[in-house]
Amino acid sequence: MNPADTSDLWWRTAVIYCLDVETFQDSDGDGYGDFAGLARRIDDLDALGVTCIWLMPFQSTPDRDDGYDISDFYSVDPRLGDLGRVAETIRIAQDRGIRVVMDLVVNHTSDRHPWFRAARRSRDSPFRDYYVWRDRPPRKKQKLVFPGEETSVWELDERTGQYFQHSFYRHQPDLNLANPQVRAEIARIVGFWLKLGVDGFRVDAVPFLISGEGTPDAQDPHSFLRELRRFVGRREGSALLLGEVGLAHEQQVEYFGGDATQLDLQFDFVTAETVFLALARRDAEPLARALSARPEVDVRQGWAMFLRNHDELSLALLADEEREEVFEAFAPEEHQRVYGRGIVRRLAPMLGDDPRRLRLAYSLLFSLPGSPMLFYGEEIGMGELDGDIGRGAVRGPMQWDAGRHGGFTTAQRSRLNRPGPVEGYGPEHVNVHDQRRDPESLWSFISTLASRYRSTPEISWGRLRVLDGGDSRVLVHEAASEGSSFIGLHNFSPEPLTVILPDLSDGQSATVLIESRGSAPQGEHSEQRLDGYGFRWLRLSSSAA
Ligand code: TEU
Repeated sequence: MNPADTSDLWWRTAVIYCLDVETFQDSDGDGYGDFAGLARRIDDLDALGVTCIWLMPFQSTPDRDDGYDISDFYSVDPRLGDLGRVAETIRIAQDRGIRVVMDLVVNHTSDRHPWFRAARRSRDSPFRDYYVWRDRPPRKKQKLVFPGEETSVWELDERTGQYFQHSFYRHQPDLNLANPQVRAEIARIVGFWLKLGVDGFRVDAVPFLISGEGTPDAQDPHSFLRELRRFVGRREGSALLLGEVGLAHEQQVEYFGGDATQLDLQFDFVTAETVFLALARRDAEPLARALSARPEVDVRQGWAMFLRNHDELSLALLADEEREEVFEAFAPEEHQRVYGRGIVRRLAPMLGDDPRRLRLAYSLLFSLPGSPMLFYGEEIGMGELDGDIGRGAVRGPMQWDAGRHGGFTTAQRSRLNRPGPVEGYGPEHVNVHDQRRDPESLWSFISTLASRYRSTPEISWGRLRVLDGGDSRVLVHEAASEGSSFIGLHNFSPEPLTVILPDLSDGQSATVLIESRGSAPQGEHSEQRLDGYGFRWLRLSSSAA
């Protein structure tokens, strides 16, 4: 199948933008972002070059895990709006060619969900088997996601004298996907939101969905994902399943499934983590190694590339000593490190020592084969909140202008019980309004990257190859298509370096698509000189073409 036959695979060339309605734009001055506010900001996202919005959870919730603890799947948190506002916002986005996907959080519910409230009232409740109960915890210890905050994945429910499983917090009881009634409920939830107009789902915590004691089918745990894919395809053929599968590449292959039968896109956690190791070392070698080993997938599927997201920057897939290197480089303070595996900082302050490195990182993000994902605020280099508040540090309110609260809300300060951004990253320094009017700003640079990415199909469809340019400090990668190929050059060192493009034949010409500011004009194409932290995108095509 060639790309021409895959025009409906919109996710393979998407620019994805993750946002939390609650922290994006407040329209009524109550201190919470809402859908009416988001609707006003769709044109800003359109101008940036976003083609797909990922909405973090917005349903009714006790909000003890930032909405990932849902108490009514068919509702909207009243602080954020209502179903009418959701439908209106989706429509406004789709009018601009922007698709909207939402979090599908069905590994668990909130313990306030009516299903769990009924289940825990009696062992004979019709909802008892919606969850996973045991008389005593199994001997086999399950890994803790939140060490230091939880001590087990089993919690005793005093009233009925049994333990229930919770892969995450104890207030998030796991659903029992081995129960066909639960799988039918999930189908109804998916069907409802597709009918309301969403273009797909970011599927939360996928490996947890099909493991543990509530596995859909112990003999064939991936059967649930195949069933989900078939159901979504029947209801809405072009709907996306974007999976959060925080595992090694070779394990992620199972979650794509043979013949594209499971997830369409998966976040590339391995590459994200090795980018930070390469940045820490100022040497591309670990990244080159990881990319060279990344498995090819069906043309209908792909990788969602990212640098930061709404969680901690997880370093769980690195070796212990590699993780320590990244901690040393980017999380010098104890409160910046969480769960022994991650960093709760945003990218700009982590790379704040040299703005060239920040641009190198985003050039890399948009040049690696896959669909780039931005976490809201990255486009302006927003900083984390200043305080020991865990993952909440990276989830501060969007900074729209230099005014009070960055134009996020008109609420009085007292309503915003959260610390401000770290030194130097407040709205007076970092905001959309000013940067959209500055052609040299990070916002303008990322907007250019998004445009170049969308006009360089080789990146999305080409075959990835890491080339040896003669200096491991520079990543030289190729995405080759029929008749033309994309070459990305990224210098992880602060020193100017020269690399040789090994495969450039006489009959080929190189066109510069984008390069770091102040780059010296290039001489002989096969010899490429890069400034410190410099980058360059090239298109190679046969002179005939
Ligand atoms: O996280 C699921 C997951 O796999 C976690 O290990 C995640 O990678 C991170 O380490 C949690 O800090 C998802 C969401 O991304 C997370 O925000 C939720 O807290 C979690 O599920 C439970 O819904």
